[in-house]
Amino acid sequence: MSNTEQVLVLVKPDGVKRGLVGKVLERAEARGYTIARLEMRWATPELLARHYAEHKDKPFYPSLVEYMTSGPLVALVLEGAQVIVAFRTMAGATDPVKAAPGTIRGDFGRDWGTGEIQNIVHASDSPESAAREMAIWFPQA
Ligand code: IDP
Ligand code: MG
Repeated sequence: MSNTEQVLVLVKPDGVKRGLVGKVLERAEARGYTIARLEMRWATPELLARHYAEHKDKPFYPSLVEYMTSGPLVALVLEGAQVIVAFRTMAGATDPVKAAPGTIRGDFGRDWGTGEIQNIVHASDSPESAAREMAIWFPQA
């Protein structure tokens, strides 16, 4: 069991609004990963400042906070060997216009002409990010 990993996944507000929670969970389950935590949440700017600390000084940060606080999101933890790399691959490229078909972003995302990159899911990009992000979203876990 020592090589079991956990990854923090968010179904972002656009994913919830568009009714894609089930599709994201279905893909994770179909792949054989375990859902270890699952909760609907409403992100605050304070929480996002921690979650997106690396982006705080980027020009798109204010619109990112607006997007991420535009509705409830679903936070979950998936578990399984190499799940971090596997789920990043399943999510696809950051820009849904460039994300490969077959990925979550490539199958369900598009440019909505808003200037934001709305891309349905977040997924931790490394074991360090996963540990840091799980502590933010599920501090008592
Ligand atoms: P990731 O979600 O694929 O890890 P990051 O580069 O970490 O991508 O960016 C975090 C989030 O910030 C993206 O998922 C997207 O919603 C948003 N974002 C990233 N780059 C841009 C940009 O250039 N313009 C607008 N929003 C962006
Ligand atoms: Mg990232």
